[in-house]
Amino acid sequence: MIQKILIANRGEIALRVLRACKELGIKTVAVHSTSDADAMHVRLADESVCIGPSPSRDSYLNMHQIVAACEIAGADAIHPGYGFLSENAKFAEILESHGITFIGPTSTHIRIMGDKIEAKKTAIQLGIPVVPGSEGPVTDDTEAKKIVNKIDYPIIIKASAGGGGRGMKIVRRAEELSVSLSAARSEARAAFGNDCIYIEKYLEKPRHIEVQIIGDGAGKAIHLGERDCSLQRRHQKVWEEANSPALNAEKRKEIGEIVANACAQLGYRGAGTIEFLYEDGEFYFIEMNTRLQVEHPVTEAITGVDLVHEQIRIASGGGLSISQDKVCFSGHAIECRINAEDPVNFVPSPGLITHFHTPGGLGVRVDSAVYSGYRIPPYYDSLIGKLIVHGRNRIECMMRLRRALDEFVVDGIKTTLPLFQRLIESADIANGDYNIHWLENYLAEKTKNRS
Ligand code: MV4
Repeated sequence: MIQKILIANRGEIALRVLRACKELGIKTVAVHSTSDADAMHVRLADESVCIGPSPSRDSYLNMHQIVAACEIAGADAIHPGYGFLSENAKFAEILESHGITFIGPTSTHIRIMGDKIEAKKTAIQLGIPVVPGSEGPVTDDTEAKKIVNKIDYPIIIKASAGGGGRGMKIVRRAEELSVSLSAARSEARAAFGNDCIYIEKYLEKPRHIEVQIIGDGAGKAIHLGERDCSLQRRHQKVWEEANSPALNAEKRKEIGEIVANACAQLGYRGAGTIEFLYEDGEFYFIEMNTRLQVEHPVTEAITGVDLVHEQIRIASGGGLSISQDKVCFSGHAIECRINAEDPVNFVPSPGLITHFHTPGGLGVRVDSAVYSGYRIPPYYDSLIGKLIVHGRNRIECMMRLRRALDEFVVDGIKTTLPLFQRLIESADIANGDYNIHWLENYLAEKTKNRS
């Protein structure tokens, strides 16, 4: 049994994990950098350890300091949250060799999914539909031409070590192929120290739909439906919802079963997300995330399943608390990511929060680790909170969201709250009629109208 968990993270996700630990009667150890000494996760944990100076690489990314903190505090397990070390196979491996439980998948599964070519090969073997393209790394122009002959332009060149939007190049004409291939290779080498690239058919207007799964690591896995995360800016999600306005119960069941069967076959352990592009009624696998995601609360809202509880249960050897036939999807949920940024140009806005008041009431959840009088340090991600709203249907959810946004007060810094107040007035958003390019186009239109 796990008796004490070290939370290798900060901010709202550290609090999220702390809450699950408290409910389960598990002791908690917070780690923090020098600039986070007065952070909420440090105050709420049973114990805390300072693991280094402000820059992440010296503290939240410092594996050896974290392992040392774990051994000093006598924690049996580490929850990595998201970001930082959550998808670092080496970290999972170090914990495995120290006999510390990593609350997440095996280092092998993290490594496979971190390599986008390996991930895609694995997806194909497991019967998951993928984007047509190369079957492995593309090493020369002749090979590239052969693939393009089959799939035709436009294509997208991706780095195997990339992911999350880094290291991609769209090619629309044969004349550009050769130059784009070498540029993609050298950019990948410079960014990731690995010049492996692969080719896919470029989908022009897909939605980003991802399926949440949990596996027990012993051959059982279930899905908890999907999230539509198409509203992004520069590969940063801004608004996520469940269910996807684009799917019906039949489509949901179809993709959910494919993904759950695949994860069962893989012997996947813990929470994971399979990302798809969805266009013209078809799903195309792009990546798998082997961690808990920022937007997990929308899935929790519509299923009632506590994903962090599940992660901890699974890591303790207790298996899944629920079987697929008991999972029911209820209503609709939307998450707005509130960043300490200018709502127009998205420039970070750290500093002192003079007043912080969160909305409440039926169907409203706020996950945040800030408070009135808290000073946001300039070193980390600008996410200061997530507003998650649930309703019996999408219309009720939107009504509640409008009301909750109205109640939300953050003074002293700039936040992206005003952006959401504009978004909910948009007819396309009201209709759920958007794809991965919608938000960037909308923001570009606004800029034009301003000048
Ligand atoms: C694509 C694509 C179109 N066609 N792959 C961007 C992030 C990475 N996870 C995959 N990405 C894309 N892959 C093919 N074959 C378009 C994108 C993409 C995108 C995907 C999801 C959400 C927002 C996006 C914004 C720009 C491009």
